[in-house]
Amino acid sequence: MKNTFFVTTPIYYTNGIPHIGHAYSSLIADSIARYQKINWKQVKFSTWVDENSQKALDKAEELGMEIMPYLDMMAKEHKQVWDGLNIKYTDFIRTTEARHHKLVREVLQKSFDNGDIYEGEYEWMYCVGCESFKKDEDLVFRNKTTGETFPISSSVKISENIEKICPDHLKVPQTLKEKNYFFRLSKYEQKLKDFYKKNPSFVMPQDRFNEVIAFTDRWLEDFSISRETNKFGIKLPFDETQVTYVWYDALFNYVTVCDTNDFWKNDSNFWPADLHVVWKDIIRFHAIYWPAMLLSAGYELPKNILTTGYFTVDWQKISKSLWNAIDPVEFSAKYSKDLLTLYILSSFNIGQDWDFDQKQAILTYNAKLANNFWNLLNRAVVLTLKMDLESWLSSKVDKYIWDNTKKYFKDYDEAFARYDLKKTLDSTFRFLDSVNNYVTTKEPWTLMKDEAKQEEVKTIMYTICESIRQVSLNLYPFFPEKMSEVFEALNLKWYKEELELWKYNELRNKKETFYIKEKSPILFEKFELE
Ligand code: ME8
Repeated sequence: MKNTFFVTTPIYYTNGIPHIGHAYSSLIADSIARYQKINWKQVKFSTWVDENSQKALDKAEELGMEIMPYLDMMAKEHKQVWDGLNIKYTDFIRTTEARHHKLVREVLQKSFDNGDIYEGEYEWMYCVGCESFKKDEDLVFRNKTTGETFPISSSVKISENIEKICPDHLKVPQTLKEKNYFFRLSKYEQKLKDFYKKNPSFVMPQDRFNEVIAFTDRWLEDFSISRETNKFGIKLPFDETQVTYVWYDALFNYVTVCDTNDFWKNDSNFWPADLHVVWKDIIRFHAIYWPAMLLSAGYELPKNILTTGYFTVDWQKISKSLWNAIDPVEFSAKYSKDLLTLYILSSFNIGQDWDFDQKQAILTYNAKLANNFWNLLNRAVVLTLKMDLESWLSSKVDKYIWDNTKKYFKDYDEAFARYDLKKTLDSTFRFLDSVNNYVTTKEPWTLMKDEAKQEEVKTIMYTICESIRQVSLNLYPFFPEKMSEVFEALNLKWYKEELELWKYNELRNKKETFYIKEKSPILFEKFELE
């Protein structure tokens, strides 16, 4: 079995700094990468910046900067965000890198040579903000005087006062007519359909996959892959007057990072990617264009694509101009990274659209980590110390909790295998609830006073400590720093190192003994609502 795991984030544009929406994709990829790593996989986790874009050029111009110093500055700022969130990527790639240019030109030449790229001319509407061509159905009408907008399907009377605009950028698209090169997507229709059939969970969640399939059933149009007017980007090897436009340049990053010549890294083993994490806006490109482009260039296809929904803030699209773009590093510094991770990964099913609600984020953290988890851990430590159980605490797990544990492991493992992070966390907090109930019912603090009940108390305390140990192992991929502190509180300091040495399964199946010697500092402080 392939013992590698390759996960990617989208390549983020560098005309701005990543906000909470970008952090969402990166945190998903990071948790999955960490889980695979402790589960015996050699992991490659790549994140990147999409630099060869008109947006970046416009932004540099706006700031009066040359393009390269601007891109250097932005790449550094992107890196700072991911480092600030302790996103443990293994590769950070910039699309202006020479190795990427080389690879893209090679694959373009291959597809040109086999007849999949051809020359044509089209007149299309193009929205600079979206970096994409628009059809009428992608636009809305706007009354120039009142600013009112109407769906394109409405019966509004067309006059000089009515214009068609992009609903996201509220701008009239440019009309372009130029020589372009096109990719022969239509040729791959049947191959794509066969591939989807053989890989029924290629795109997750399922409803997104259904949309992709429905789209391929309707029609597959060849798409433009180059621009005559753009000057910044990768030149086509067979026509140097043109540069590649978006998809060849952006998507083949995923292959570039596997194409280093570093013998020791053995990077080529990582392709095909196991998982691309992207939002629904670019799912069509990833699930339709991308496999076709790979087939044309003779590459294997990625295993899965995980599609996220939209995050809004106060139900508004996240945007710098609306001042609602939450900086994930600042947010984490104010509250905690655990609060951010817990809220966005445990509250929302991947794939659905959600509103980011700070109040809800605090309530979720207070309930799940500050109350549910910390109360249990604190009780375990305080009671163990009180009972003078400083000697090795070793016993057996109470049968009731043992049965719950087995169910919990099953739910957790199955959910992680489907990248259903909400379910993995739900199953964990459900299990913690059951342990908390168990403690409240058993009242070990009362039983402790009875000499005859000492063995029973030992079993209860062992059960609590063992449950916390299991939960912390399972929460490690989500909260690596905090769980390392939990291991310390349980006097299991060496766990972090062992996990990083792929010993998760060994630790999970180990019969541990607990030797708690001191009270732990508060690990999960409650936050007040503002
Ligand atoms: O699209 N909600 O770059 P980009 C959820 N360069 N996710 C969000 C989000 C939000 N409000 N805002 C951003 C591009 N994201 C291209 C991609 S890939 C080969 C090329 C996340 O800077 C989401 O994962 O606009 C989305 O795919 C990515 O950021 C888009 O970042």
